Order: sequence, then structure tokens, then C-alpha cells
Amino acid sequence: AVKSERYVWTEKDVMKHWPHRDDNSHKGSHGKVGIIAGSSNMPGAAVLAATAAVRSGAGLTTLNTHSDIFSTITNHVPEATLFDRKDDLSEFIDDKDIIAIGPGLGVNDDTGGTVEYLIDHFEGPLVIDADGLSRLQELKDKIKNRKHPVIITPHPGEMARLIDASASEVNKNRFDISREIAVEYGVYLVLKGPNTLVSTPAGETFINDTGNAGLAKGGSGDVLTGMIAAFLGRYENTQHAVSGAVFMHGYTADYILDQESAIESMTASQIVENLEKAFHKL
Ligand code: NPW
Ligand code: AMP
Ligand code: MG
Repeated sequence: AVKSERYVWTEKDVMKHWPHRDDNSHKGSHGKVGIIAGSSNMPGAAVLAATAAVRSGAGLTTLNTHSDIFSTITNHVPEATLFDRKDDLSEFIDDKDIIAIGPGLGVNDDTGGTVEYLIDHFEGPLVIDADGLSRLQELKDKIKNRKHPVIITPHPGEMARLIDASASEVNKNRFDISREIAVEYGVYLVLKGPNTLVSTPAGETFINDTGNAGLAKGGSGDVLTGMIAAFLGRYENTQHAVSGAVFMHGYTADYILDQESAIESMTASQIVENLEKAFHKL
């Protein structure tokens, strides 16, 4: 039977399930995260996703991107290793625990084909965001039959495209749509916006209560994708990881406002820079 319960995922829930880092751990214990992101006109999305993963506790972050932006990436995130988009994808997925795809990729045949390849061949949690969401309708059956979790993170505009509706229709029926699509595709669905919803394949919905309109700027979603990927490497339970990342993303935006910052000036990079202090505060 499909569930339809709704819960608010509070700070108490986040704390209760916090994954503590073992003193004897090494970088391999915390998840090898692969991020497929960025293109020559959107290197920023790749930088934001990768720095967010690094700052959220990923053991090792590898960015699969165009070689012409390698030096830009390294200047901003020297902790990440790089993989040339032109090289064999089977080699990239081989040693990864989690893969996220989408931020700043652009929509082209290559993007859809890569998403399909990952659904078919990657054995681990797969996070699909932004341009990675563009061909999802055709891939529904494959997604549903996948053994490992799929997490999709549409904003209302991307959700609208996925179900052939308008963004305002999505916003009016966000609870029903979020639950129905999560169940129909068998995915963890993160429907972004004020009070982001996380719906599970079983039909439960967890409502986030952190965040503010300072996040309503280009790049915030790219940061969230990197955070979700990193959190997945540190938790056993997919919903705990996803809701934890969504909570922390908003909590950090709230923390920045508390520090006498202005909502107008908040940036996605600032979210990444303040993760450290927000984690400390929590
Ligand atoms: P409108 O026009 O605002 O009314 P797209 P994207 C709608 C990368 N980025 N509620 C919106 O409607 C991303 O990672 C790179 C309602 C429009 O129709 C992607 O790869 C950056 N509607 C790529 O850019 C920083 C909403 O959806 C459509 C909505 C494109 O991603 C920026 C826009 O969706 C960006 O992250 C809402 N809350 N939000 C970089 N520095 O490299 C959106 N819409 O066309 O998929 O555009 O989200 O900007
Ligand atoms: P994207 O549109 O992919 O860049 O994602 C935007 C991110 O910012 C998502 O995590 C949204 O939940 C968040 N966000 C956008 N607008 C708001 C808002 N008004 N209040 C709270 N969070 C927001
Ligand atoms: Mg986005």
C-alpha cells in the first residue's frame, strides 16, 4: 500500500540521525563521490557542487567535466580530482560510491545518454539534478526497476517540465505532485522551493523548515546537489541523508542571515563557505 503521511523533518530529527565520524576512519570510509557537472559556459555550477561536496564531508570528490575548464575548477577546489568528460564513463563509475549528475551540463544528447548509462550501469545511489532531468520521462521504467536509490532534485520549473504542467500548477499542488511522482518513478524526490519537500518511493513526505529567500539565486541548487551526494556517503538511510542535506542547506542560509548579513547579498558560494560554521553551531 502506498503511504501518504507528511512529517516536518526538524532539527531534532537531524540531530538524532547525525552520522558521527569515527576517529579511526580514512577517506575511503566517507564515500567516493563522483559529480558530472559543468561546461565551458557554466563552470560555476561544477565548482559549487564540488566545493559543497568537499565541505559536507565527502571522503573523496571527483569531478567529471570538460577538460577546458579543469584549471578553473582546480583554482577553486584543489581538493577535488578531475576526470575528462571525453574519457570512458565505465572507468569513472567503477570506484564511485555515489554519483550526482546535472549542474551546469547543458541540455544535449550527451546529457540524456549519460543519465541512461548511469541508470543502467552504476551500482550505487544516483542523484539527478538540473539538465540531467530533461529526459527522465523516457527513462521512467528503467528508473523504477533500478536496484539502487535514485534521488531527483527538481525546482518547480523542472518539475513542471517533467509532468507537462506549468510551474504555478506545480506550486498549487506541490504535496500531491511530489508524492505521486516519487511513487510513480520509485525515487526520492526533492521538490525545491520555500519548505522543500522530500518524498520517498513509499509515498511519505518530509517537509523542510529551514532556508530563506536569500537562496532564491543562481547556484543554490548546484550547492544542494553536492551536499546531497556527500551526505549519501555518510548515512545508511537515504531519506535521512537527503533530508539532512536539505535541512543543512537551509540552516546555513539562516545562519548567514543571523550573522547580520543581508538577504539581497547572500550568494551560493557563501553557503559553501559557511557550511563549516553552520555544522559547528549545530
Ligand atoms: P521563470 O523564467 O523564472 O519564470 P532552467 P536553471 C522556471 C545551471 N546553473 N518557481 C523558470 O521560470 C543549472 O545547473 C549554472 C517557478 C524557467 O522557466 C542548469 O544546468 C550556474 N518556476 C542550468 O544552469 C548558476 C521556476 O524554470 C525554468 C522556479 C539551467 O538551470 C545558475 C528555468 O529552469 C544555474 O544553477 C521556481 N522556483 N525556478 C552557474 N553559475 O554555472 C525556475 N523556474 O531553464 O532549467 O534554468 O534552473 O537556471
Ligand atoms: P535551483 O533553482 O536549482 O538553483 O535551487 C534553488 C535552491 O534554493 C533550492 O534548494 C530551493 O529550495 C532554494 N530556494 C529558492 N528559493 C527559495 C525561497 N524563497 N525560500 C527558501 N529556499 C529557496
Ligand atoms: Mg538548479
